[in-house]
Amino acid sequence: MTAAAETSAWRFALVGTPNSGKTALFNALTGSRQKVANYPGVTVERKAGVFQTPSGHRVDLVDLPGTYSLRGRSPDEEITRDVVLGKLASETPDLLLCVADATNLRVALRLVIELKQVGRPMLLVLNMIDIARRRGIDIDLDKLSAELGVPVVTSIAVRRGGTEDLLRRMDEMAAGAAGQPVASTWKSPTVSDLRAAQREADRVIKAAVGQPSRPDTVTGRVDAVLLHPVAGLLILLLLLFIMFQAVFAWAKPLMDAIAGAFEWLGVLAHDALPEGLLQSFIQNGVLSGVGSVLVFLPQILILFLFILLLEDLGYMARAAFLMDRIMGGAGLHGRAFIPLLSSFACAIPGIMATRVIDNKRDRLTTILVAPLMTCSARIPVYTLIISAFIPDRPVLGFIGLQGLVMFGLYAAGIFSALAVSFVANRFFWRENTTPPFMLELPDYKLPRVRSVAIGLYTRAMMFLQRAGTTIFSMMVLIWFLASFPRPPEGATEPAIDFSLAATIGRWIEPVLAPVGFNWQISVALIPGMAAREVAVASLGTVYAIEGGKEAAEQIGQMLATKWSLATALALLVWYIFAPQCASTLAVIKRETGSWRWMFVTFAYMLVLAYIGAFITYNVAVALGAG
Ligand SMILES: Nc1nc2c(ncn2[C@@H]2O[C@H](COP(=O)(O)OP(=O)(O)OP(=O)(O)O)[C@@H](O)[C@H]2O)c(=O)[nH]1
Ligand SMILES: [Mg+2]
Repeated sequence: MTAAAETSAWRFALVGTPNSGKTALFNALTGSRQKVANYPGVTVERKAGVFQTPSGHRVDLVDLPGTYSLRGRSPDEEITRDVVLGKLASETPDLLLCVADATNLRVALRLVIELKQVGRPMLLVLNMIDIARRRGIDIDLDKLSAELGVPVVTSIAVRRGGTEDLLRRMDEMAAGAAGQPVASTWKSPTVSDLRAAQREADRVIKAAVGQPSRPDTVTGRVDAVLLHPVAGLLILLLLLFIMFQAVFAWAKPLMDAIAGAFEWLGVLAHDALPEGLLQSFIQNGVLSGVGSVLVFLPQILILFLFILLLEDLGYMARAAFLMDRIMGGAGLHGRAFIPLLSSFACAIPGIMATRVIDNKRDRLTTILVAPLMTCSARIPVYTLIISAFIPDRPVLGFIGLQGLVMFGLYAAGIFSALAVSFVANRFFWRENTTPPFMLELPDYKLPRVRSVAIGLYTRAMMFLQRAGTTIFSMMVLIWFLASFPRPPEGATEPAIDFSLAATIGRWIEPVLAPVGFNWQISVALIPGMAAREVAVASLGTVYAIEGGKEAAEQIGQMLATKWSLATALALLVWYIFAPQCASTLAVIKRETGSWRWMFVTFAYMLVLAYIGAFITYNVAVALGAG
């Protein structure tokens, strides 16, 4: 592309109500893979992408968080407002693509009318027109366009070719639109402005939209069961339960296969390389270390398969609704549900997702407890210890004990998040005005194979990338610490006893001895700050070096011979609470804009971890598990 074309690129922005398909459109136009899901509040930051119109013009497209109005009440809505109003001077859009859910025009058109006040060129995109047509909603496009005074096109963001009309229309419109100033008369709408806009929207709908004679009742009937205060909660619990059983049962053969492959590679490296440092590095550092983490990919993907399916189906917003009473009792805002749920993947997107919460206090509480939710980086630690110490036998004849313990660990995370927020609200904030919870329940949609596949692929790549970068470099470090300095000639003690790792581990050990941790665990916790699963990899390496000849043995079997059950249980409990990840702390600092809350989180989690592990260890020892 020439420099001239570069400078004259058009800037378009996707705005619209939450869950109307903006990100799906963004992905379709730019070929990106941003997260799309069937609940409001998925996108919480600006995302930029590039594409070409049919006439070959370059467009810089920005995807924005969904919003019902330009009032900017929560941090995500402020982002949208600022971009639309051109407050970020270099990013003032030339054209607003206002994305409306064609099945839900009442709220969508109110926003359109509000956006018109801004005075920027605008194209109304009636997305999800496939669903609207199926339901028999009859929209007269010409009439709608005339009544609103805004050009209108339809689109189906998730279907190949579903954006053709939109692309063609962009070319026609954008040529004249570039570089127009924002109307200087814009002022923030008041509540009565919004009411007036709603009246106007209703008038337009009456004039241009024919509602179906027989309205859709499936959603209503399904929701009567799924949102039932008792039956609904039981179903939610059952779903979670099945999920954890599956994480263990289905993943087993795949995990065994991966573990077997790494073991085989280890033997291969052992035989192919001469005895010495290189052999030790490849076998103990790279293969034992990185391999011990990669084994967990199947479990992580199975967990995400469930989450992605439920998200696409439209169930997650219902789960939020069901949990609202329980969460409200603990002082958590209903809108905290999705951020906390996202934290099952990783606390970082979870903390980002709190941007949808408008009340500062509620948002802060959610940020503080999000790291207690069991993130996927804990899965390797949990699984490793569970498989090594908890017998694989059925309970009540059909429930796997290992899956049950995993479920218990997740439940402990959730319960402690509720407890911490209860305490914060009761004793620190002293505020018990839980605002009413409003969340639009999306229509149920059949999960799309393609979008679930992309979601899984994205997850897998993130995990592999972590394994290849953070985890790998930590492994090199640990291998180095565990291998140097070399023992003096003729030493009788194991070589590792002379290493830096042992020195550091023994230095920390006294602090952690009361909770049952030996020096190997103590030293593994430090690189674990970079990423939780590194602790597993570190243990793999340290014990592999220590074990010498038995190094090919799987790390789980090795632990079973080295730790007491009490130590294993204490480490599990430690991992429920411990602030074991530096990136999460950094995001807390960024999102709260203060060091203070970062330190508060670090301190309270560390205290909980220590007390929890201490109690567990000592109770277990007293019960004879030492
Ligand atoms: N059938 C159908 N589904 C669609 C269409 N566009 C989007 N979807 C689905 O609608 C849901 C919401 O899509 P998103 O792109 O995440 O919506 P969004 O507007 O970005 O939502 P927020 O980021 O929360 O504001 C997803 O489940 C999509 O798969 C469409 O044209 N037809
Ligand atoms: Mg989005």
